[in-house]
Amino acid sequence: MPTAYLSLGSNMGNGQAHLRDAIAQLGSHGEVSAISSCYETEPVEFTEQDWFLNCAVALETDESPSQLMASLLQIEENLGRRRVQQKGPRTIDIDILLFGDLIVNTPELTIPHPGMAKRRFVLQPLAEIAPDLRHPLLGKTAQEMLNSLPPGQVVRKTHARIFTDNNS
Ligand code: PH2
Ligand code: MG
Ligand code: MG
Repeated sequence: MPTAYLSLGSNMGNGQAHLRDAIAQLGSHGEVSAISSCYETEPVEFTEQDWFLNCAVALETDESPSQLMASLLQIEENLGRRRVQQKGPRTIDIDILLFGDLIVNTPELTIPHPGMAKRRFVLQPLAEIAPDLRHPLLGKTAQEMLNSLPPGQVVRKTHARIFTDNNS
């Protein structure tokens, strides 16, 4: 089964609960095989908003990339996401970073995620669970991408543990 790597983020309400509930619901779409620590992260791109909690998850799934995308949108809606402002505050955002070695370019979906190599809030959690995972277009591993980021973008590991049926 292919492994999808996902980035999860929340900056509205109880972020830790939203990450935990999203991961629990991911369990209906495959097997959650790794969960990173929870990180407190400075907002990037749209900076006038609260800090985020971010984590990364590995999901072994039978769903196709577009089926998985639809599943993630459904989970976001279940957890109360309302699309008010692009890149603005959200209860939960779940993005597909990588899906095995697949490259997908459709109007609805781009894999690998086009922003991932520039985002410390993505790469630090990802490198924690899969340091040797290789980006199929850039040829660099998660750890190498993280190491080559310019300084900036504060990302701090929190003590929060995400307990789910998968890792408790
Ligand atoms: N998501 C964004 C834009 N900016 N910043 C942080 N720190 N974490 C995010 O998850 C995030 C962001 C758009 O999806
Ligand atoms: Mg996003
Ligand atoms: Mg998204």
